[in-house]
Amino acid sequence: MYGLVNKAVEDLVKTNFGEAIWEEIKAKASVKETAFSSMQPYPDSITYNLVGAATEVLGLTAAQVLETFGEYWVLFTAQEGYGDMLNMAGKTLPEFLQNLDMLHVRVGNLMTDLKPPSFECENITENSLTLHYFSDRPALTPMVVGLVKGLGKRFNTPCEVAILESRDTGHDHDVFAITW
Ligand code: 1MF
Repeated sequence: MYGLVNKAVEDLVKTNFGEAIWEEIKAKASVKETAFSSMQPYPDSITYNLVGAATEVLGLTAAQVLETFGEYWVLFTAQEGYGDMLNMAGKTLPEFLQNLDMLHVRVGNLMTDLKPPSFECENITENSLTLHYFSDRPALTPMVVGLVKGLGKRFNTPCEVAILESRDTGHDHDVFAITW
């Protein structure tokens, strides 16, 4: 994944727990890099190892770490210079969710090593929709819960996210019920 993702993990940990805890997590994850570069692709194993080490050091479950990260990602990318890009993807929660693939096409045009997930919306009503999440990457279901909640905060649209189907339970992709 692009270094931007690892930088977001670093920023989240440092902001909430401080420099020393970040160094501890990096050491436990056997990460040698002193700093991540946003535009450089890194092996996914680095990100997964950081998440794993964070669960041990912070005493949280993987689901808690991933959901917190997902929520933070929306804030972090807005701060890091991707605010215009996020603005272009929509002015409301349902509009943004429907434009996620387009957003990733935009990013992928610049960053050719991007391996974007894919999202589909269906059953769209005034206050709910069903979100389908397709990814080559395993075990990130709770991150998507956090991403959607982070978008809910971005658009002042508090929402609930329920997992209807997941790859953990043998389905070929994850399905979420979102209500606001
Ligand atoms: O393959 C990748 O490196 C990759 C990195 C980030 C693929 C996707 C993403 C974004 N995605 C992270 C979880 C991926 C889970 C998976 O692969 O199954 C979050 C997608 C998302 C979902 C809901 C709401 C918002 C979301 O993200 C918005 C977004 C998406 C991509 C970027 C920023 C915000 C982005 C921007 C610049 C990037 C990489 C990703 O890299 C650059 C590009 C130019 C200069 C510097 C860095």
